[in-house]
Amino acid sequence: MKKYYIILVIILSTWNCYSQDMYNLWLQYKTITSEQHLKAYKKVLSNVQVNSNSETALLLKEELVKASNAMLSTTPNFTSEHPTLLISKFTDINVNLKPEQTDILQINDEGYIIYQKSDQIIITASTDIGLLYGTFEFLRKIQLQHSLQHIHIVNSPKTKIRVLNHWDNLDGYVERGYAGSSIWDWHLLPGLLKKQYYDYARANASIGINGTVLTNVNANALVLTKPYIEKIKALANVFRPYGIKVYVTARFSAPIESGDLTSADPLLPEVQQWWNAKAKEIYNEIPDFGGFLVKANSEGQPGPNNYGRSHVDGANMLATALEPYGGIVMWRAFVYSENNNEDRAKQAYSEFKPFDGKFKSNVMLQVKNGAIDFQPREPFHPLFGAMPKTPLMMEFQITQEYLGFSSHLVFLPKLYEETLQEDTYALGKGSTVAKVIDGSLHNYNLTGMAGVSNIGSAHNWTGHPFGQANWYGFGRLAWNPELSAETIAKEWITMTFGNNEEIIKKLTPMLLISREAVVNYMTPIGLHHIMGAGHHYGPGPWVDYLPRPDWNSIYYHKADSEGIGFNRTSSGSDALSQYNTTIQKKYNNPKTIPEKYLLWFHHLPWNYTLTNGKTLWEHMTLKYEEGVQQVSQMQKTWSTLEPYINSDVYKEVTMLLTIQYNEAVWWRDACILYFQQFSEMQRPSSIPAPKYNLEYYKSLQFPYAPGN
Ligand code: GCW
Repeated sequence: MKKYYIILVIILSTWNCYSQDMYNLWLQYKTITSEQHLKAYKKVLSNVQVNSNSETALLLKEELVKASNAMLSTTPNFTSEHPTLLISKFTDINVNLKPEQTDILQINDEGYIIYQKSDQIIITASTDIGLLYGTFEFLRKIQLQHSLQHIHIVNSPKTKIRVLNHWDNLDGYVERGYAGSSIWDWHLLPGLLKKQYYDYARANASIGINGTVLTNVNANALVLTKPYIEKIKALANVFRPYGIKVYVTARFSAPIESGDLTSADPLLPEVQQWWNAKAKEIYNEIPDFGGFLVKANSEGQPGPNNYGRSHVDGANMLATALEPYGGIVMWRAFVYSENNNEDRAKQAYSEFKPFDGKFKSNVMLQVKNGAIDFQPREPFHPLFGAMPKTPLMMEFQITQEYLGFSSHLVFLPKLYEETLQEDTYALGKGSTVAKVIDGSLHNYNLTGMAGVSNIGSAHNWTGHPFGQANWYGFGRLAWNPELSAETIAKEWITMTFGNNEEIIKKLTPMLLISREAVVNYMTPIGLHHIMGAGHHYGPGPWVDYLPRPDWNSIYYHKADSEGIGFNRTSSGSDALSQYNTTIQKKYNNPKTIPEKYLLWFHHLPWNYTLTNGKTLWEHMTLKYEEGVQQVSQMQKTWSTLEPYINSDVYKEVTMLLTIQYNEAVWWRDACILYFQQFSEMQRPSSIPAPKYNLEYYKSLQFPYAPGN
């Protein structure tokens, strides 16, 4: 008997690896291969009582059926007779089965408790959405093959607003999108409700994402017109049972573009009234509409500054319109002006810091993780920790605009974790960015995290199959900014490829190193924004011809015959002064600053000696080479996994890794050749000679690079 069972397990696990449709994301629900676990899970899922008939409850029942069919080859029996699994709000639980009061007090509206009482497992919450989240957590435990014995989980999201930002245009084009066109078919909405909309909502709910901004921050006023409100409403109806609210981007000049007014001055009463009426119109159709995301006076977008008004005037005007309905404004801090000579890295802080405490209570300031723009590595944005009276929301980019598009395998939770764990020192040691974001540092009334989506119409949603890990990781960190990248990597690998030790053991370090690899082969030791002009594809350290100084690479690396790097200390732009003094002291000295930020804050001679004894030139060039080697190692690791991975996925990733490797070499060679003109120093002998000369690399053109 035992022997047959073992054979069955081998067949199943082989089948597990081969049945892999990446459309299903991390909800692959692979067959449970451990006999012991299988038995236990089957028992728990045999009789299930769900004490609710809401749409959300129906969804969670469906999910349980889908998961048990796939993982356990059984279908739960929904019954109130001797349930083995009880799913119920606490108000509906029998007194002697109720959870501890101390546990109840710990969770919020979206939280849940999973526990065992005698031979029953109970998933409880104060809302149906809490129950849905609890169910997904319970199923995750099964996917990860954790024991359910004495299970006791008390879990709530640490932030309130957990949203994807789609930079999707109404014509279907996705700005900085590398996974096909937009998933929203605006033309056929509201009539056609694609299956993807439901699957999108389900995937988001499974990781706790509770909102989506449907449209590009480079906004189109059309989305606020009646026909589009109908379309948004249709999506909102699909998403609602999954706990997801819809938001749109509000173009500041919409009152003019609508043809109704000739000005969008936020202090004009008729402008306020226009927005009040617009909010009313939207909420009449979509009572739980989330609110607006706004990019104002940035990169050509209109805003209050056009009328001599401030960001506070603009944000508060919109907030006033949304307030009666509980809507919020997410106002972006990504501003830098073409008429301002101040270091671009300083401008958002200079602009917004004086406004601390001046925004209405339903405004959040949405701040990118770093002060420039989603680079492979940036120090945390100096606004974090500097706005104790204004709720700050984190904006991460999930789409890989500056990180190799969707052909490079880069596990971004490592980047997110790094930023979140940085110490702002705002209220002394331990004042991490995570604590700013979850509101615990400054007692924010609103908290949140936004991720610029990497989702498109590609069958696997994200273009690169491993791009899914970044969507997954974003959601998990928005729920709990303290989660480690390693935990997330292991979860995602297991849920995607199955609980196979070999895969987990090999892929985990590969994911974890992938982010450092891209930093090394693109922008080591603090270099930044040296990508190709406009599309940001490939190396372009020579870019010096764009109309704005701060759009050019030479603005950022400042390489000359003396050396390289941006002096942001007091003898330079003094951007460092925007950070806490503890950081200033450490970063001011090139000997004590973390090496990873060296050239972000210092301009140093090519022959400057680093603490490791190498010259700056030698170290920088070797870092480029290290990045290439790391990709080569990733290729080797991947090749050992062939027996365990579905062959289509295996082949696709193999080819993508080859592209990544070739592009890493391209980055290394182009950058070294370019910088060598200034350093006039030899390329270390351990680095292979470049295939082409600098002129060749400079001549490469990519007029159809995606996302631009
Ligand atoms: O990263 C830059 C991008 C723009 C983007 C802008 C922003 C949506 O290159 O494409 O515009 O940031 O964040 O607003």
